[in-house]
Amino acid sequence: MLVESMVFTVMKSLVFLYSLICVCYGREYTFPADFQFGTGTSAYQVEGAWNVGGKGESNWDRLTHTNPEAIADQSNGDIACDTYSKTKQDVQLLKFLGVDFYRFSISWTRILPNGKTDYINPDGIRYYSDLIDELLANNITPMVTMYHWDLPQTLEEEGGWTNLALVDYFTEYANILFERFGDRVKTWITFNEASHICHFGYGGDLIAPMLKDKVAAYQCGKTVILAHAKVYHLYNERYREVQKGRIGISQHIIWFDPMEKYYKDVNAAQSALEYTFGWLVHPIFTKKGGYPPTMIASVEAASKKDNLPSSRLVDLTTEEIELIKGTADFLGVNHYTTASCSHIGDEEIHPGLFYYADADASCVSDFTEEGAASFWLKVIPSGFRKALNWIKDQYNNPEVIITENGFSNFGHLINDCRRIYYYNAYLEELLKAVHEDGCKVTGFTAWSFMDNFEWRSGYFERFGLFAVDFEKPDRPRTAKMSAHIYKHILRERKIDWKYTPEGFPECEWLRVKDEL
Ligand code: GBH
Repeated sequence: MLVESMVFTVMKSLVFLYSLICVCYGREYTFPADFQFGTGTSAYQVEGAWNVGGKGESNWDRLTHTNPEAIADQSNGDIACDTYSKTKQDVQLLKFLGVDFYRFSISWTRILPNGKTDYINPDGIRYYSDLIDELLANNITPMVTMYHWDLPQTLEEEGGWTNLALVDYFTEYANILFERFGDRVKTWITFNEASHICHFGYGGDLIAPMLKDKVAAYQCGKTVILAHAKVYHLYNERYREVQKGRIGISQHIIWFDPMEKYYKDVNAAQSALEYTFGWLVHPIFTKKGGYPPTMIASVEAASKKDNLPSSRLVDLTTEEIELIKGTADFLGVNHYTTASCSHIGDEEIHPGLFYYADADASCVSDFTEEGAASFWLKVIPSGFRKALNWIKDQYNNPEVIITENGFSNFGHLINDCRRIYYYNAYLEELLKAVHEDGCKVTGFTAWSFMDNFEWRSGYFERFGLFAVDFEKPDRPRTAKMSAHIYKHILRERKIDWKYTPEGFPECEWLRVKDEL
């Protein structure tokens, strides 16, 4: 009797302890009933058919063709995954995953070959129209990005995003998208990673046009944010009432921790966040609007150091601030990794992995942490929750859709255990942010649907849930292990830590039946 009750008590406490662990670690949280899951791609990275069906030349076509050395494996997106000719088959793969939505981008030059509205390409319209129809017929909601880095080359030659004339060109392009697709597309994203386009395309050399000119980067920011605002107003004035959709913008956030816990590094980390993320979010999502005061001050200080008569960052006018404020129905957030920042200081220069002279911040990834194929991508899940909380606090808890999150591997790999661990751990942080912190995150996009052209890294770094065999002309797709686990998470609506790599480095622990 006594022994029996003792055993019972021990067992009961064990169960209690287990549930306590679950609650503490968030392992029992489920995704809210209306939480939406998806996966995503962008046009240049997957479509191929670069000059097929009347498509015009983009700045990425030009860059990869004239300067192949800029790409790690001298490759390009001429064929890529050839999604252009595989609409039906790819939608079946999405259906297999069980996603609620598919995020893809539209190639501007497929719709308007020379960037302007004097000629609308019927084949381009037909391609996206068919894709949208095929998705809807399979119960998958299209989430459409209007601009994911592939600018018409004709417009690049007019100065690209440094030229304010692009505000109108972009608005006219968006108008055609609303007109032709708005009856079926209800979630629009104007720009993918607005500030990255400018920092890395015009200020740096990571994406086309690789200009490396800080002044140009800030001019770009102004054009992009005004173009976004104008498109939002156009939708309100002409389409919203009938089409009843919503418009957002996507931004990339690396979470920045202070290197040392003293005020200069704390300030450096905050400054880096404002500089990389806040720059084009603050104008839309704060009551006051305009660029973040921290950024205005840090660029001004850096400009002074460089003996410039005035700041490189030209402020927005009062009218512009008003025009931009409040122009989004949700905030798209791309998140992959975390780094630590220290201030640069007067004498010492430590160019870190992420070096922002104009933000007085030098930030590096923690190289002791587990990494992806992409050298900048370290697995630090806790930073995800911190980033979501920072966004909640800075911008009065806006609706957030995670428009990208994912992990890269090298080469053709099917047993991608580390990607599974990455998704489990990052999604767990997301659940904590939602359930414990009250962050309004309503959707999640696994990046990417399939292996694709990873910009300057070519085909070396692969983010797909599906592997693509780029050696074969018909680019066959194979579900990686992570595709099965993602499907499982979507169905169960919770994370399944049964699939954990501990002690199973070769993935023998995964025996999920291929249901295709
Ligand atoms: C996303 O950007 C893109 O939207 C997507 O197209 C892409 O496939 C995905 O990332 C995966 O990379 O050289 O040290 O400055 C993420 C933003 C910007 C993150 C460039 C990495 C390079 C680090 N990326 N950054 S560094």
